[in-house]
Amino acid sequence: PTLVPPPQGELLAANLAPLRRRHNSNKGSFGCVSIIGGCAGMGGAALLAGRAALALGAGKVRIHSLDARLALDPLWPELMIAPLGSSSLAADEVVAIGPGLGQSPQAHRILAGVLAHPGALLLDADALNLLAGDDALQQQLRQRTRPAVITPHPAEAARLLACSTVSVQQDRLAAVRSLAAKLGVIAVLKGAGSLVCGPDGYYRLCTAGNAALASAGQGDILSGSIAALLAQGQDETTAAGNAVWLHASAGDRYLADAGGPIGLRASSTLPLMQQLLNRQ
Ligand code: NPW
Ligand code: AMP
Ligand code: MG
Repeated sequence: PTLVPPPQGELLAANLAPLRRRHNSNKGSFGCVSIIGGCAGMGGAALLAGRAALALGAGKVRIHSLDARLALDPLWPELMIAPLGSSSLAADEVVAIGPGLGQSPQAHRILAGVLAHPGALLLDADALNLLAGDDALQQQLRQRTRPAVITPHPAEAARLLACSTVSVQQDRLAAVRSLAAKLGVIAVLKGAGSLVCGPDGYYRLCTAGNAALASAGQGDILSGSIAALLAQGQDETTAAGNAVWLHASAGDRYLADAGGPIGLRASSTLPLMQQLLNRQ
């Protein structure tokens, strides 16, 4: 494996070109994303992931919410919202599970079923917390034909590795490599200097980003963004790398424009990411 991270500018320019759109394309050309999460009290996490998936170009986005009261996003009525179990997943759609999922027995059952989804799959937040310490679920994940993407922050990574957050942070490269190899996934270790690593140990480091991104919901935005790029045909490694770069660079754009890192709401990161994406 190549251990030298390529320059990020080059990486992004090279990898985003395939997202340019044919003049006669239609929404069916850009894939379908399902977000599974949003239990009572955390509906916002699923909405943020769904909004990010739409904002970054997915053709259609459906949220499967654990909270039956979540029926519509009035500010983003383009989002379809269905109570969990009321509609099935098509084999070719991208599934992102975890934002605001909770860790109830119902959430555990749903996750066990979703791990068999043959299409692209992303696990975040509570999906990772449920996976930690559950050997049967981890075995299911390893056995997937199409490797999943996981996006732990350092505390979620520590739960998965059964170690402390401090030890994850002391050697972030060892932690992300160990997660990717152990679970047979493309792992994104989030936080300052996010790392993206495949099961073979090949990694990329994102040096963009800053503490403006240290606010509630930013991880949910990243999950939806990766799902959007997967839906538009990028492979797991490319989609994860591009979304991490876009997200971090949007944080840098905010810092430069605002003159400081305070006050970037997760929702407000989306227009900044859209600008970076469209100007490629
Ligand atoms: P500390 O405080 O430093 O000890 P949890 P969660 C650590 C949903 N959300 N570097 C840090 O620990 C999510 O989707 C819903 C070092 C921090 O306090 C999940 O389903 C929202 N440490 C659920 O909530 C918006 C780091 O981890 C602790 C770190 C729980 O997810 C918010 C928090 O981790 C949220 O997205 C870093 N870079 N980053 C909504 N609007 O509905 C994190 N830590 O306990 O796993 O809780 O991440 O909030
Ligand atoms: P989560 O903790 O799941 O909400 O995810 C937080 C998101 O914001 C991840 O994409 C992190 O990489 C990013 N983030 C948070 N804090 C920082 C920071 N200090 N520097 C760069 N990125 C950060
Ligand atoms: Mg999170």
